Amino acid sequence: MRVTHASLHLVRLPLVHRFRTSSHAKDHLDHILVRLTDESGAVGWGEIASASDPYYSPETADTCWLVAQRYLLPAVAGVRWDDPAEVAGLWANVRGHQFAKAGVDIAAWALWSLSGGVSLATALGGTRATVTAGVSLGIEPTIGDLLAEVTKHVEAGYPRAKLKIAPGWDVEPVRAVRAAFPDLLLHVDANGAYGESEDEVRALRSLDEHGLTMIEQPFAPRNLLAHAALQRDISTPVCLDESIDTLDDLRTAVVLGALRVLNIKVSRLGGLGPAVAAHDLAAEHDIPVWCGGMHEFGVGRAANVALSSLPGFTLPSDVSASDKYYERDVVTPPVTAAGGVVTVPTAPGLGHEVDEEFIASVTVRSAEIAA
Ligand code: OSB
Ligand code: MG
Repeated sequence: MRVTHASLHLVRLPLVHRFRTSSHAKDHLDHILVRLTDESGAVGWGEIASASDPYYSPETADTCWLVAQRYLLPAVAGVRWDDPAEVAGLWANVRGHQFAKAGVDIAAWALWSLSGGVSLATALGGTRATVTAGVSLGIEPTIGDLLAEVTKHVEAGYPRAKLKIAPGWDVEPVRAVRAAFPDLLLHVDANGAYGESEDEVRALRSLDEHGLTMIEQPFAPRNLLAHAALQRDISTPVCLDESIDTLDDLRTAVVLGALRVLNIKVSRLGGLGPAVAAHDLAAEHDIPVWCGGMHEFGVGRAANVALSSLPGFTLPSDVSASDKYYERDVVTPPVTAAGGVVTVPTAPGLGHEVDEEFIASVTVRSAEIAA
């Protein structure tokens, strides 16, 4: 297989509901779609799901654009490869820039599985016909607003809710949601907002009594020692997200006892190949995993669904339906969840048609790279 043509498309979609985390709020997202064509004319799509600002990861949509255009696509264009796992090797000399790499990697997997006549899930080693979805709920103006959001999604059938927390917005919202929904699978995600002051650590420790499935990324990404210390003190599993960019990070965190659950994000790990490898490594250490999201448009969302069909994904993933975030998605049909369950497509490739006409109408910028 040989990529003969590639293009990048910066696409803007409005969010149906404002999303606030410990660091910032957003009303629309700009993601970069990657389109690869091979010598037969087959097309594979990927998604660079980087935020526009460097608050979750050091990458931004602009850095991804630069790195994909100047380094990643030229490394791939015109080179013969037989397996998408080889594609990451073509840019092995590029350090970091995981989100940019992930978008090109997804496109290579989509192209390869489509051409081979197998679903992306099967190509990755997936075994489940359906995957269980959870919703990620942002910080709301009031507890009443948060309860309304949880209620809406529980009524739609989602069996798990994750609440964004930050110092000052933690014990109270958790207590209120737990009181209203005693049996809901519930967890919290701090996106690294906590420091190691006595007050902040006390707040985290007091979350231990609310039957949470996990506490996700309480401390800063590189502070594995603080996560290990908290995990020694509480019985709720600590989950790592931002701390784990590579398999080496995961090996180190396991040795330190810094996690009992892993959030696997295709974007953060640099693609589907590394995401599968992280799944395999976690399984060797009996660490349950789930698939995290970056508010993906339909292309990245379909990749997340395919990945979540692997056997180690035993916890609900952030693969909610497209309509949680977008009125109209870039794929047809959009990703849907019935009773909180997403059916894994069996058609070759991504299993969704990419709506090029709609994409053209919401594209902010595009660029072409020929082999
Ligand atoms: O930490 O999981 C996170 C969105 C943007 C940045 C970081 C995170 C998130 C989410 C969204 O929680 C989950 C989703 O895509 O549904
Ligand atoms: Mg997270």
